[in-house]
Amino acid sequence: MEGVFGYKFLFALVVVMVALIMSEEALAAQHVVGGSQGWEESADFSSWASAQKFKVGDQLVFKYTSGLHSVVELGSESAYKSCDIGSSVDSLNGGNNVVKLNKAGTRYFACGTLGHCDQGMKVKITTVAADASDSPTSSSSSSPTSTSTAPSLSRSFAPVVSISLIFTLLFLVLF
Ligand SMILES: [Cu+2]
Repeated sequence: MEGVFGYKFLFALVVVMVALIMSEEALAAQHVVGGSQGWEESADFSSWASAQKFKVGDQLVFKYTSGLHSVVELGSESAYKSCDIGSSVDSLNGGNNVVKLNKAGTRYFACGTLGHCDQGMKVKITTVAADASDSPTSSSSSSPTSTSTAPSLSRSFAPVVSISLIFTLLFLVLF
């Protein structure tokens, strides 16, 4: 009997972990720039970026050989097009950088190593609102109270659903 319980408990644990991972994924995603190739010259960043959907709250992960490359954020489309590294708004190095996409809009990244940007080591990231109904900018506010409570309610909704789902599954499996 103890063995059966142990098996069931293990199964429940797996279910809980999978549910947690799935709910985390639904809330925010991590995008490894360049996919499996990472932030390296060989990767095709424009086709990689066009296949991704960047939402507010998501993260960009730059993985590269430290010392060989770096990450430079550029402030404008023109600086991005001309690879004007000198006009950078932010500079990162070390081989593993996480950049949070905290608002909707377009951001420009390039490699700071001489010549790399001109060789195509740059990427343009366009971030969209996480959810159309969740976006405070898309909905016109009629009353100030509704706008302040609406985003926090919808944001807490997803974890509540996943937690209740976890407990339901746990209950079904154990009893
Ligand atoms: Cu580089």
